[in-house]
Amino acid sequence: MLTRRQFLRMSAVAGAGLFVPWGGIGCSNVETSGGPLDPTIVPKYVMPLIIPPAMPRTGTIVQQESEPIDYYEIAVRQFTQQILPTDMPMTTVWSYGSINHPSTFNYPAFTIEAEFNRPVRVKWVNDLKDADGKFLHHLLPVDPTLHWANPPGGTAGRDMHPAFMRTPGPYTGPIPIVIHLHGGHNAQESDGYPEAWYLPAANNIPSGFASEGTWYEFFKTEFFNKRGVTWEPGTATFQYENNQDAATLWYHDHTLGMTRLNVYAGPAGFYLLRGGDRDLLPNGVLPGPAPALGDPPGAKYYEIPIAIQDRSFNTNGSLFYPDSRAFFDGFGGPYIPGSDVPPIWNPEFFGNTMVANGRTWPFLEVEPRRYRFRFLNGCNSRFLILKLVTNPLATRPATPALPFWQIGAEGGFLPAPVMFDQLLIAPAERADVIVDFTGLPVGTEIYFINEGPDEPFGGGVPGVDFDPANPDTTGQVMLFQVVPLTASDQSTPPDQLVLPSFTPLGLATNTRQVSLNEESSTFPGFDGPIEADLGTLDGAGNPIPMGWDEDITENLTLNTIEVWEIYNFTEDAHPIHIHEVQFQVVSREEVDEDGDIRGPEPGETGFKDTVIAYPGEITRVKALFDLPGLYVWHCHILEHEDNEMMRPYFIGPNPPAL
Ligand SMILES: [Cu+2]
Repeated sequence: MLTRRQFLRMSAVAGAGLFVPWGGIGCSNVETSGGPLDPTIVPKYVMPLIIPPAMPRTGTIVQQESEPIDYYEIAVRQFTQQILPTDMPMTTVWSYGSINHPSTFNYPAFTIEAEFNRPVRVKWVNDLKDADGKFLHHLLPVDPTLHWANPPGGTAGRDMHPAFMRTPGPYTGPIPIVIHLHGGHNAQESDGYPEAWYLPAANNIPSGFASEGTWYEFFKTEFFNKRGVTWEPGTATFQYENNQDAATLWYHDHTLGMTRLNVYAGPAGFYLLRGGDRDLLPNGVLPGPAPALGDPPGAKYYEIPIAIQDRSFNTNGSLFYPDSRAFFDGFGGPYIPGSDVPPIWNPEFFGNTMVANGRTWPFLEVEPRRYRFRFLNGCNSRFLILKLVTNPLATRPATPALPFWQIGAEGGFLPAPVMFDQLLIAPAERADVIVDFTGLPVGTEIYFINEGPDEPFGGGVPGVDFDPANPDTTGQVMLFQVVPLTASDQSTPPDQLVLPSFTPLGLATNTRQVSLNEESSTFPGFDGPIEADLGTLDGAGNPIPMGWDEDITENLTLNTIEVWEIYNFTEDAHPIHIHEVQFQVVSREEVDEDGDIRGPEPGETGFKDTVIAYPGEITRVKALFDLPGLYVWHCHILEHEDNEMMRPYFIGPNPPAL
């Protein structure tokens, strides 16, 4: 299904006489998939929302003179799950689970419950193998022409942009993975650097393939030197110190040039950090509990994490993801040689079906009381504008029926609760929210809808600056059905809630300018996007776009507070994520105008790790960079991140040559 913008692009291409029917460049799963599934035939609100239980631990490591370590052994595996309603086919997905508890494999993954200052250590196992120990193929079409992990390149050609003489088909070899705890104050060896991936320890890895990324061995040695633990083949063990504010974090794959596909296939889960001063309410009580280890069956939860994702399916239930550039804008080639357009990669992807916690359009029975929801936008490209309404098909913009009270963002609590009629959440952002259903009659139906666009977001207002998402499909997310109250609500009304005291960062000692850029094709008659770049600025304020493997330009002094001025020279908004830190949003200002400087939006007044950089604007964020080493910053539109919109940065002296 084409969005308006895609249609316009396709028309333009066709009008230029360049539209070449898709000829196919290799294996495609279209023949066996039954073709794309029409989302309007998927019944809505027939399956309950799954509330991910707490991830069981493998054990506890007792240390002398310091806190014990919660230890997990978590694998990525392939399995089938009922994502579409039960009378429709099941879907093959990947996700995480505890290898000591085989029933815990679920998409999205079970929630890791972590405690302030008590480390979590995870042995992350790449178990993308079959029962015979042979590697599994990717579920989705991998474009091998990007700058990506590239295991077939061997140790000399891994993590590079491979050269092809002709257009190749999708990569069908073993799958590299590496896990990133998003928002974590992670030491470099535990951060999931995109070139620290590893293949499964399968018995048929083709000879000549690299089985680990460029940086795996370096971080493996570093982890051994620090912790005395050796990474076995097909695994990496990371440790999270949890020495940061209580927050809604999440974990997901971060492999170079494949993150869009590895995450779309399923692997992602919440990581909820609790405790410490920044989880201590001076008065009042938040809605709870959340799922905990050892809960009896049927336990009731009033704190619920909800991951919202867009997906498309084939009629056989399999996940659909485009296998050609032609899906995006009709450009059917030439690819290699002949043009600079990647043959399979799409500049953005918008699914036509909404999934919450691994089910399409689920419902949740709620009592007439307050709930705490931790929303995650887990979409690849889609910005969400969420609203609570009584009529899901109401003309957009719809009239809100209930407000959201936002109490936290990515890095923890806001200074004070903020009431919103609608909630804008960019990919990878989180919103910690109270919704008050108190007083609603039993049987009331509150629909959770989305008025963000079915196309790239550039800021602005639904219905004025862009068409809201299709009210029949991606314009709906889930349903809250009011059922009888089972016990009185002891939580504090959000307008009376005092949140933990907030201490802003001090003055910055350095300010740096960075840029966001889009590269267009130079193929005659076609100027579609072929990659997005980060970069710096020259003395005259012009962008200097830079690719992933250019020398490090962001080299910071350890323990300094810096302001980053993010200049967006593109036409779209990009959610920019900086690893290792939680930052404060300082201000926004138009690049070309002298004038208005806006402060942070009301929901941006706490600590964040991902910020919306609007087109044509400078977005300023401030952070304390207090861990040494090699990290990344990047756009969290996964299709952008995978095709050059990511850069390494280094904290401390002597950055490595890359
Ligand atoms: Cu981007």
